[in-house]
Amino acid sequence: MTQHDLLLDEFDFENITLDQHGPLVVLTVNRPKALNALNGETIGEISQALDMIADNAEISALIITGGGEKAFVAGADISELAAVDGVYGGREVSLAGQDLMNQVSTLPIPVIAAIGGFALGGGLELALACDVRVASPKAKLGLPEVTLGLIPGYGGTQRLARLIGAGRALDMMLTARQVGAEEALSMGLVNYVADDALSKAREVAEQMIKNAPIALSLVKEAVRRGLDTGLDAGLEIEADLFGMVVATKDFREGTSAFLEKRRADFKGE
Ligand code: CO8
Repeated sequence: MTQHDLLLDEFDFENITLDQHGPLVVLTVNRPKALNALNGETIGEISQALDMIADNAEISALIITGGGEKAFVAGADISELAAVDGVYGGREVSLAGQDLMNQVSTLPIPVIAAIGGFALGGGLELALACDVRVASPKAKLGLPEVTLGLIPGYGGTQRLARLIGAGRALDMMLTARQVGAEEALSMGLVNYVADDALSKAREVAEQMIKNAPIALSLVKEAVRRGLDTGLDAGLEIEADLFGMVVATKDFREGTSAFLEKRRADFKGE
């Protein structure tokens, strides 16, 4: 299916492309001349695309990647950032970026970042909002905001510390150093390193979407909401969502298929 089939006619994206492979969509941030930096227009387009993907029951997983040879996303667009002024303006820019990252992290389908180069600043923050990250050996990940007199503002201070722990996150943010793929793997910042990050991401997505779709979305919800609470409250959330998932037809199908020694045919119901 082409981009045109997938989208409402009025969408005409300049900075991103969407490619659908059956139930899998690949969203490519495509401004290679600026190393795919996120300007306001690109953020708006990604947001529109995510809305469309969330509304499309035919789409079971999303991969986010960067166009060109060098970058996943090299951050927020510094030429636009340079024009931001004043406490109120800065806060608004941060909240708008955070909204996009929240849209990524709350998408009810698996979202995988395929990182083939620089994932810096807002680019790493975009990858952190994804569920799983695959890096190629030439990937470089970092939050260099302090070199610009900034702090990460698209969720990085929060998501990085939650993912790899406060000590490692503080080291990365205070030094502004770029971490290579193997080190990122060793600290849990990425899940896989593969020569072809995009094809590995596809393989991981295919493995995920064999599973029951409602269960996938509820796993995401349980982890995301649970991380914002203490253990007791998190266990309550898990029990509530477990209650919901056993009411699905897919649960009946999954257990029946196991007992009948056949492959489950999940309908997302
Ligand atoms: N924004 C705009 N343009 C960029 C960016 C960027 N983030 N990154 C690269 N580019 C442009 C360069 O300006 C250059 O353009 P031109 O060819 O017109 O000069 C082109 O992309 C290619 O880049 P380089 O020539 O610099 O390529 P190199 O291979 O020499 O270097 C680097 C690659 C190391 C990635 C280098 O480009 C670099 O350091 N880029 C900036 C990385 C960075 O600091 N990112 C963080 C940005 S801040 C951020 O993301 C904050 C998010 C939260 C904001 C909250 C606001 C309140």
